[in-house]
Amino acid sequence: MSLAFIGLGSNLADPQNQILAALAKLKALEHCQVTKVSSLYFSRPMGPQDQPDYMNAVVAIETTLSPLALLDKLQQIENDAGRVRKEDRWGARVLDLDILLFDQQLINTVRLTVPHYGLKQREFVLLPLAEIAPALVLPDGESIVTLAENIEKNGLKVHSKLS
Ligand code: 5RY
Ligand code: CA
Ligand code: CA
Repeated sequence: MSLAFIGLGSNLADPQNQILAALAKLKALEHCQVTKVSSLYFSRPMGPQDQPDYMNAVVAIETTLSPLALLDKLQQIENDAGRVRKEDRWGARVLDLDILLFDQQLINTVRLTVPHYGLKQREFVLLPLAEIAPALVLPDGESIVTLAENIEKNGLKVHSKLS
């Protein structure tokens, strides 16, 4: 059994509803158990600024799936939500599901990089992660809580509880 952390993000087509629907689909995935769910957060866009604010959350999943099998399931959920891949790689999206961590594994393949490459620079990932897994330490030895305490909040706000 592995422990994975998944980041959820949306800034189109009723983001709160997108995150809630994605959470329900994650809970229904076979060979996966959602064990922790963060609050839902409002966040300002990072990267391109000409897009709506985001809603973000993080969940913990216990799974017997491999990292790539889990990625397939997440991409299926993104596609079912109506996600369309645009020229603008970092533009607005209906739903984005990222594998942030998968046990203490380091994965560097064409399809998947774990830990997620932006993890340590993104307040909308670090704060929800610290909320649900304060004891978590990254494969490089850094503490999630320390990273979360030291990052610029950039207007990040808790919106509501998800469970
Ligand atoms: C930076 C560049 C691109 C950070 C930087 C991306 C989200 C990034 C987002 C999200 C919020 C993106 C990837 N420097 N902003 N921007 N939430 N995704 N708030 O999920 F994240 S595009
Ligand atoms: Ca992302
Ligand atoms: Ca993604």
